[in-house]
Amino acid sequence: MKQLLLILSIFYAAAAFAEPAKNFDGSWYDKPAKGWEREALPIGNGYMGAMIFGKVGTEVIQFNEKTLWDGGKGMWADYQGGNYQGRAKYLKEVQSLFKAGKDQQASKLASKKLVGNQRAYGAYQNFGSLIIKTGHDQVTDYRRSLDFKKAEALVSYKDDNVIFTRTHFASYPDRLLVHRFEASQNASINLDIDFKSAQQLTKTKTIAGGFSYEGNVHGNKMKWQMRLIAVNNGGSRELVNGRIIIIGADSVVLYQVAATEYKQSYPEYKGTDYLAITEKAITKAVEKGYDNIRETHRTDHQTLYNRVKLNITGKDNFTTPTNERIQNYKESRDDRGLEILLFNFGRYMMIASSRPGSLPANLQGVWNNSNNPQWTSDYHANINLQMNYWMAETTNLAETVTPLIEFIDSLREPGRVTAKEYYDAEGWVAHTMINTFGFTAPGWKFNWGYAPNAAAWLSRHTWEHYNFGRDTTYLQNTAYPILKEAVLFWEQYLTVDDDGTLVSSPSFSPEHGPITVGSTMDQQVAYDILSICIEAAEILEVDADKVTLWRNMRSRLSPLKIGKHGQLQEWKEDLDDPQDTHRHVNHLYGLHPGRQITPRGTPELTEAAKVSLKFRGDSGTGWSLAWKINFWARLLDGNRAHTLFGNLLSKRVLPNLFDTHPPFQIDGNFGATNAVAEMLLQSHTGSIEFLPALPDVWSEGEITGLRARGNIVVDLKWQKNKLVSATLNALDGGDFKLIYKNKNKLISLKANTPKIVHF
Ligand code: FUC
Repeated sequence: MKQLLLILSIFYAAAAFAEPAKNFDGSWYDKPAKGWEREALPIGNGYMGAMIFGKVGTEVIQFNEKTLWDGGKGMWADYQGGNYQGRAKYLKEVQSLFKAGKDQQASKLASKKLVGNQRAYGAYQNFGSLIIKTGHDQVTDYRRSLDFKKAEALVSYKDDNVIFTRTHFASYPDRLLVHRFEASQNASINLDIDFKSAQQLTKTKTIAGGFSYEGNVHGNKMKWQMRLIAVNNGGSRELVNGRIIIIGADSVVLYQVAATEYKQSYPEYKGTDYLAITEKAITKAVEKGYDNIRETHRTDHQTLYNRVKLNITGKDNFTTPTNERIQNYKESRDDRGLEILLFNFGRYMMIASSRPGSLPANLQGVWNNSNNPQWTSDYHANINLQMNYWMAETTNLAETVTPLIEFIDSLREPGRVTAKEYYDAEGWVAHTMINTFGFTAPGWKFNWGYAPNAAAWLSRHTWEHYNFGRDTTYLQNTAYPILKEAVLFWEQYLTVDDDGTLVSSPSFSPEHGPITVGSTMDQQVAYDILSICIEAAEILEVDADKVTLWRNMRSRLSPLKIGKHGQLQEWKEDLDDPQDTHRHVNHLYGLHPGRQITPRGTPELTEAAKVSLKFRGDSGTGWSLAWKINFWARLLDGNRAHTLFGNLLSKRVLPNLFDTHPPFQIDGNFGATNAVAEMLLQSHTGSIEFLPALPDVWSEGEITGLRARGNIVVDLKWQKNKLVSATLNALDGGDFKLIYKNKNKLISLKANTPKIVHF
């Protein structure tokens, strides 16, 4: 037995320090993380996230639970989702002033009155950190990594000829964070594990193997609990004042779970039996054991992650630490492997931060180390939350959209109140900022907070979920009611302009320019939600009267206009400034994510969109760049898309691959991942288009498992910049129109019967 252990530990040592293998799919570093934002590595299971620093002497594992928020009724009993009462009368007045040509007065009144109440908006919170002293100091052969495929963070080093290894993962099926400590020599692990709460800690109780910690959030008193236990092999374990002390163990596993009383239910937003959740998870952990938990975790993660695989022939500097690779890329722009890594990192983080049972991924996914994070780390819906989820359908991770759909659904009730109070309208509405307590009012400053198109824009995700998956029962029971109520708001919000067209009033193009009527963004969202509702109702064969109404409204919308510079006008008036490089490019909504502007369907508008996009430039904040890459992909310009992708990777990606606005904002990661998918496959026009925006430098490659609308999975192979083959697997069968370059093909596919197609 001893001999076997020795052989195993030698093998172990070799494995721990080997160069990363060519097929290692992840990031790696030869030094511990110094800072949280730039260097620590994220793990997560949708409910919880943790950032692993990989420090030697005192390890820090900062963690979160996604429902841990300050704000809401717990903070202020009269909190009403940000709504002030009776603001609709001002809206009517603003509309009349615009009609009377008194734009300045209208704008002034809108800025003053069409705003929400900031009080008790709250913020996403930090839960706290595990602080783990190891007794190590000077070590050699240091390595830490994040394996995207196994969804594990690893840390290893050598101290006095003993190799120490740590494995961290977050299991979704077992709802646990798991931290394992191993050594190549028995009896060498000593740990002093402490919990440093970022909130009020009211009770620390001993439980078998560790502690339960209870407390509440400083501001709103939201209750939470965390359980942490250690299972040690060999050595001793002592529980002292909330600390777990391990001496002389062969190996140790920590199981950690946290939950809160938050419940996604209006208006109280509480009532979850959080104590039962943590107790169950810990009891099960002990019964099940590390190996089984790890196995279940791996299977769960890989079921999703392995669906897509991208290969691009070319340089792959995988033997260089990821931080240095990014530096090198800035100079050379030549590391196809790093580009693939960024694409994969988005998929990894989506699986880690958005799983059914919890809230959707917020501005930072699930990772946040502050009680006062930038933009409250909330749900911004004038681009950010939507951008998070584009990739979920295209890269075949439809399951991860469930939290978003449930969240949107949960906004209907508070959104109805806002529609009434601010617009005297039926239906539901939401604006730029949304918290977890049904804040649907406009933000507290008009010039970023007023965006009533957010609800319709969010609702389009419920439609896309149908469009990709084609589950008619879901369309009927879940998506259509949300959509129909979102469009109901527009039925009443749109007004007739002097020229007889329908416009939104007041209207604001995010987050700059004049307050006006009928800004392009609003008109496009209106067009989109009407089109979606028409299509959905026709599929379900319901609401024929409404379909007639919606068609009529759509035809009366103030049309998109091409301005004096040849640009797509951002406003109804021709006001665009070619020097304007504002990060928001929402007036191209119709190009992406919408489908009102397409190169084949509307060539003139497409050219105008291109002019506008060129004005805005090739740089920007993380998400702004990510959106622009998507636009260039939709404009079928692979080289320009790739240039901007390179700009993002060079300028807006931190050493741990987090996208930065700055600061860290996850939308840019997810948006970039979607952009890569859209460069290789598009299906928004009703046809499936192969390699629509393939950059020259991606001359040879392969991707498997992308998903197109119509519940169809697509694999593509290309060489010398030309498609070699496409393999199509239509899960429900059906007829599809295929496009490659200027060629079309019609094809009938049997359900679940892959077919190879050549052009
Ligand atoms: C929008 C953007 C900001 C930032 C914030 C979270 O309001 O204008 O740049 O991304 O969301």
